[in-house]
Formats: sequence, C-alpha cells, structure tokens
Amino acid sequence: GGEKRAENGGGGVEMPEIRYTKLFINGSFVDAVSGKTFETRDPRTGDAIASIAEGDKEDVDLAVRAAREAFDHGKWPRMSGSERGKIMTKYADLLEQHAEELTKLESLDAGKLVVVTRAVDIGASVGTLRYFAGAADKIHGETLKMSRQFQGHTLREPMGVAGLIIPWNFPSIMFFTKVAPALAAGCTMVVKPAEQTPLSALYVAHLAKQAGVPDGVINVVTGFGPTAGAAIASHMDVDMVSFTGSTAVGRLVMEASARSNLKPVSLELGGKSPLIIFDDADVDMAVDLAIGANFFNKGEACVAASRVYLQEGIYDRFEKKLADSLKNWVVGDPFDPRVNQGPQVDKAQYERVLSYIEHGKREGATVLTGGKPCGQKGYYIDPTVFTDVKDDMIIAKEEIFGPVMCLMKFRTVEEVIAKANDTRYGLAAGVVTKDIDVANRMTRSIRAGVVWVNCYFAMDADCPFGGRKMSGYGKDASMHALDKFLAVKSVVTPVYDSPW
Ligand code: TXE
Repeated sequence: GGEKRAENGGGGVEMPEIRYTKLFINGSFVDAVSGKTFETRDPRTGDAIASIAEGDKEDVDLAVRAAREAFDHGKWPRMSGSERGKIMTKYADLLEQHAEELTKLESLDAGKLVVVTRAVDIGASVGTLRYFAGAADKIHGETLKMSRQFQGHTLREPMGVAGLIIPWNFPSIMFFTKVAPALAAGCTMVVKPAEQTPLSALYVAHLAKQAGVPDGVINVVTGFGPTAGAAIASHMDVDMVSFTGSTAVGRLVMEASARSNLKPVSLELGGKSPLIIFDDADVDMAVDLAIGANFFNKGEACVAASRVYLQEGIYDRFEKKLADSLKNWVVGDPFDPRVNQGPQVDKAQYERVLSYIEHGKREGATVLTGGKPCGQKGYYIDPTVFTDVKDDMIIAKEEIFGPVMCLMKFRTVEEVIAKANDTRYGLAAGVVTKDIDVANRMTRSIRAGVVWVNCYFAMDADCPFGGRKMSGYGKDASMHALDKFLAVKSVVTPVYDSPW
C-alpha cells in the first residue's frame, strides 16, 4: 500500500494513514495489470489523498477468475451456514475494533461528517454484517406435495460469482449492504467501489482476510465505471450483478447483461422523493425532518426528499421556521464536530449541483436560503431552499443529489397524491401528519419502496430497501436481499405406491 498521510487535517485531527491502495484479488493487494493509477481526492480542498490502482478489464478478468475458483472449488460455499456466520461475526467485531480508523478514512475520502460516519455509516455496516451473519444458517427450502406420483423439495443454492458495483455517497454501508448477504448466501464476489471513494473498500477487504474469509471470496477492483464497472456488467462468468448508482448507468448495466449472459441484475437507482407535510403537523418537527431529509450527507442520498409539499395552512409558518433554523446551520470541515454539512464528494458533483441551482433561478424559482457555493476552496455549497417551485421545473423533476430543497404548496389529499406520484422515480416518501386516516391513505397511495410517517431516513438491516419505476428494482437489506443471492432449485422424485 501507499505511505501517504493526508494533509489539511481539520482542527488538529490526526489523519489516517493510507495503507491500502491496490486491487485486492485472491487475498492479496496487487497493482493493476496496466500499472496505471488514479488519484482519490480530498473534497475539502480538491487535493490528492493517494494514488489508487486503476483496474480495468484484465484486472476484472483476474478477479472473476479468483472468485470463480473460490466458488467452484473453495471452502466458502461448502461450509455450513453457521461456520460462515461465525466468520462474518468475527468480521463485524474487527470492523468495530477498527471503527476509528475506518471512520477517518471514509470521512476524508467522501467529505462526510466524522460524527455521523462513526455512528451511522460504520454502525450500520457492523449491524448489517451481524444481521446477515445470523441469516447464514437460516436458509431453508420447501417441501412440495406435488401429485401422488411425485414429490419434491426446493434447494436454495448460492448464485455463484456476484458483481457488486457501488457508489460514493455511503461507501461502507453500500459495501456491506451488498457483500454481507452475498457472503451469507455462500457466493463469491467482485466489488467495484466508486472511483471517488475507493479507500474504505480496500481497508475492509483486509479485515475480511483477518476474519478468516478465504482468499478469492471477496475481491475488490478499484477503477472507473466505463472500464472496470462495465467489464463486470458484461462478464460472461459473473452470475449476477447488484448495482447502486445513477439511473443512466443502471440502464447500461442491464444492457450489458442483455448483451452478455443475461445475468440477473438488481438496481438501486436515483430518486426524487416527496416529503408531504399536512396542516396538522408539528411545525418544528416538520422543519427538522425536512432539513434532515434534504441536507443530511450534504444531500448526497438517493432517498433525499427534494420535493417538499406543504399544505396551504402550514406553509408560511414552515417557511419562516425553516429559514430561521438554517441560520444556525454550519457548512465546513467534516472533521470539525460543530459542522452540520461537509463538501460535495468531487468537482463534478459540485458543478452539477451548482448548475441545477442556476437552472432553478433561471426558471423563476425564488431562493429562500443559500443558492451559492460556500468558502474559498473545496466543494462546499450553502444549503439551498427554493420557493415558488412549479411542478414542471427541472429542479422539481430531476435528481439533484446535493443540498437543494424545493418547497411546493398543495390543498387536498387527492391533489398531493397525484403530485407525489407524478414522477419517473419511486424510491421513498415521507408523510407528516397526526391524522392516522390521512397517514394510512397516503402510505397506500404512494408508489415508492418505502414510506416514512412522521420520520425520515429510518433504515435498518431488517427493513427492505429499494425502489420502483426508474428507481430500480430488487431489495437491499432484509431477507429479501439474501434471496437475490440464492437460486431456487426444485428437486423431484417419483413416489411409488403412495397411500395418499
Ligand atoms: O454515478 P454512477 P455518478 C446519481 C446522482 C448523481 C448521479 C451521477 O444523481 O448525481 O447519479 O453520479 C459505476 N458500467 N447517483 O456519475 O456513474 C461507477 O464507477 C458499470 C445516485 O457518480 O452511476 C460507480 O462505481 N458501472 C446513487 C457506480 O457505477 C459503472 C448514488 C455509480 O456511479 C459504469 C450515486 C458502467 N458503464 C449516484 N459507469 C444512489 N442511488 O444512491 C459508472 N459505473
């Protein structure tokens, strides 16, 4: 690995040592076949943190070969579920023991708040591993009565080599959301972290080895999407792909599957989720939820509630309270515990978000707060709230993936149901009301993968996660996620002289 120590450490915080910068294939850290590297950057400054091996098709071939060998002949798929679970539990323990270092790496690479990374990102990663460790010995088939002449049972077998392509907004959670159910099922895998945030995946790969995950079971190929990512999606020897990222790339992954071996693909894509606040809501609570739902993780969240619908009677109070609350909102160095919002992950995302903000202004929306970059260097953007947003404006339709909230008014339940569903996406939604009848009607009417009532962002390892429509399909988390990594096989035998 590299020897670099990140500079520009915020507030005297000691920066982590970057030890793992190479591809992790068959249990070893190796250079890319091409010898090429790319730089991962500190979003606080834009400066390089470390040079990372740039994997491409040849490296994916090597990683898939290692995973294939580990699947076809290795111990992992042949162990009892409880043995796999034991190793996964050890992996979770190691993750917990290394939480400090991992937290710093992740915060540095992604511009995430240290306090949040520690509690949420690393906490959820540990929880996810433990959940699926417990699931590993609970994989059961069914018995089938069939007819008098035949009887059957089903086996649930590991799918084989899984390709796991993950984004940069929650690098560790995404890693374990995909890796943990794959491990529990007995699959082997090739993981492609996002090029913006390769550090934590490489770090946790070495912990897997320490925990006793056999070589070749987890391989990590860092590199870019159109090269390394595309090579996974189109590989003839990858048996399935689980992808989280943009809708545009989700489409490419499906195309690559269609053109290669028709591998099953599950997609967790973008969103434009509504948060619907009714007149009877507690305005303080509603404001807190809207702020969290839009500015948590600097708005880099697939479930961000970037369409906030307010019923007429609460609109003015909400707007005033929101503007007041945001006066105390601190944008700055994510290593500083007083900060509420760090920098966008990279220059491209920063520019993309700013261009959406400019679109909003040009289309005639009013800037209530923010609306501009923040600070001299790095990728910081002020939390931005647009009012007077019309349904057909670009900022009301497209995923912005940054700290940008749009406020819109409605009168009736019917009207807001229609508006909430008037989107290509269907990932998440929030409803704020004290009226249980309204809440029930809304939860039934909204076409989305999750509807939060009087809360937002509430997720857990046992809560299915994943959308509908152009937000993709297939669930992460919960036993539904385990199912994706298992193939169902029916076994049938004849029965002679059955009395029944
Ligand atoms: O995503 P990409 P980007 C949305 C969000 C964001 C936009 C663009 O709106 O602004 O997407 O972000 C890999 N074959 N989300 O460009 O490209 C890539 O290397 C195979 C929402 O960063 O989709 C990375 O590992 N893989 C999302 C992963 O796909 C390819 C989280 C995601 O990157 C590939 C991220 C290809 N041809 C962005 N091209 C969410 N659902 O949370 C790229 N990749």
